[in-house]
Amino acid sequence: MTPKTCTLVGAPVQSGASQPGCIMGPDAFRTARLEDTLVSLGHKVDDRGNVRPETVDATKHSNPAIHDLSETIGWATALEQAAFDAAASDAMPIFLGGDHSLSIGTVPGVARHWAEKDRPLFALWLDAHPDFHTLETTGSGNLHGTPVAYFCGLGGFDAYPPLRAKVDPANVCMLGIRSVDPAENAALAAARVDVHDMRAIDEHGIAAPLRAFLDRVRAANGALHVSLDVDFLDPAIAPAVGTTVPGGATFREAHLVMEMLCDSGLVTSLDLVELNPFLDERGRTASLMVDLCASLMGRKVLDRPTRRF
Ligand code: HAR
Ligand code: MN
Ligand code: MN
Ligand code: MN
Repeated sequence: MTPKTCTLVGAPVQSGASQPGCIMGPDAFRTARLEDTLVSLGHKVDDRGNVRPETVDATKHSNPAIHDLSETIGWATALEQAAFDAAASDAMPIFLGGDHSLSIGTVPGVARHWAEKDRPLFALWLDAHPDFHTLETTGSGNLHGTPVAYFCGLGGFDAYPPLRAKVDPANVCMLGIRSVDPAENAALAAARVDVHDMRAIDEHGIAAPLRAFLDRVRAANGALHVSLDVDFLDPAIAPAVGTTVPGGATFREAHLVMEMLCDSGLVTSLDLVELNPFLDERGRTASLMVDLCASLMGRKVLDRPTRRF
């Protein structure tokens, strides 16, 4: 792969999750040698350190389950600008989470950049969950369950920052899904999101839906944001996440996704989210996430193109 400058942006957000620990995520990725790994693949690395949230006045919502709304808005506001700035430098922004509520900022920030360039932004959501709740429908009140519905421009987000650039829900592809709440199910169908649950992946493999999606991105001359949630992976190989769901992607399924993304040359930004180092076992989940990032950024077994049959 052609050498890039990777811009690392730490986002130690944990207000969107139910339990603490994601605050340590960015430092765990650094400890697992993310920078050295990228440099060994020929890339330059610009670690911008950690973003700090804006201070926001206490905000209330009629849904009593919601917690930490003003913290989440403060993070989203700061991260939208940090993501826009990181994308504008023509580098590859890599956002180090932090729980998945960080995508309330990062995706709209990169979307604003690509809208200015007149290129549509696509999003690949690698997750056990679709994160497709609105502020009205979330039953847990954990705001890491809301980013996709928000950045797709659904209603019910008056409390969040006004969206400056949204992502067309038809340009979102989800892989690995296996825990969906009823309200999310209805909203995903209405919005026509391209969702592939684990049952579909069991039946068809993970390569077929990914290849079809990448063909669509290429045909539209799109930019592509990838959001990798630790719970996309099976808990047996990735225990360091507060919302494990059995039956996730295997080691090889996950690497294959990253290798195909690398070969496509289409990825323009990346979130690494939901790592909770407090729940890890000797750093194995952090190391696996760094290895997956390496596959995305050009690590290969054979030093020549893979043959197509
Ligand atoms: N749908 C559930 C809820 O809203 C679980 C959301 C969990 N989200 C994440 N990120 N861990 O995918 O509470
Ligand atoms: Mn750019
Ligand atoms: Mn998620
Ligand atoms: Mn998840």
